[in-house]
Amino acid sequence: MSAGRFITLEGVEGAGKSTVARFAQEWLSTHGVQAVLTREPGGTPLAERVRDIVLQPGAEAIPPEAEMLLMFAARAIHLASLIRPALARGEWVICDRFTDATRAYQGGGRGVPDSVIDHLAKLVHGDLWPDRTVLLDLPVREGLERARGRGGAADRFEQEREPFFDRVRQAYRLLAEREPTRIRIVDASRPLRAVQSDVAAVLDELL
Ligand code: Z5A
Repeated sequence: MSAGRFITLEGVEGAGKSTVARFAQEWLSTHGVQAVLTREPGGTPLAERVRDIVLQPGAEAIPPEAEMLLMFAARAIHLASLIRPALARGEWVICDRFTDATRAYQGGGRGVPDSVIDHLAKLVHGDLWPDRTVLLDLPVREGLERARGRGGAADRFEQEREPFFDRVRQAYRLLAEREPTRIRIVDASRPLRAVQSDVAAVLDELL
């Protein structure tokens, strides 16, 4: 049995993660690899309930530390019920967001210290990190316009203003600078075909 691979997609809102995740799954399938598609926060029935808590706007504020803990609580469930079992069976896992999102949103965006996030990451997933992370990078305003173009009610993050997302984008870019082998920046402001072609090249390296 060949080893399963763990691939994650990251970026600011509207960067194209869900679109690219579906493309990645199809591309792998045409190359003989079946991959499980999942997302964070969520991915299992229980973790999706945590997602609802953290995304639904409400009268009561969620402090940054609580937001971070909810992300890791959902992640611990997701890892135990879906990600680790799939990888152990030799399956590939494509996940829309993972701990880099916590580093970017709760760290860069909300100001939770990196050391706290890294400590929880170690506790929740030990040495398990994605084999490759595609960071879909584009100017925040473009991403927000794309996301808002889809319509629907704004969740708790979508209610944030541009400076918050600018800090998130900066944090993502710093992470990619620090870990250039794992985290690959793809210019997501280009037409989808060009984005897909770069993503295919990243996947090809893993085959
Ligand atoms: N969050 C967190 O704070 N901490 C954590 O640890 C984790 C998450 C795990 C939910 O994430 C929120 O949770 C998220 C961060 C926080 N909030 N924010 N912001 P989510 O992934 O579910 O929600 P999202 O980031 O808002 O994703 P999204 O809005 O669904 O965007 P997307 O998946 O990146 O984009 P998309 O749906 O694929 O594409 C958006 C539109 O653009 C769509 O109409 C596409 O057809 C179009 N598109 C895509 N690519 C292109 C190109 N290249 N050109 C033109 N148009 C395109």
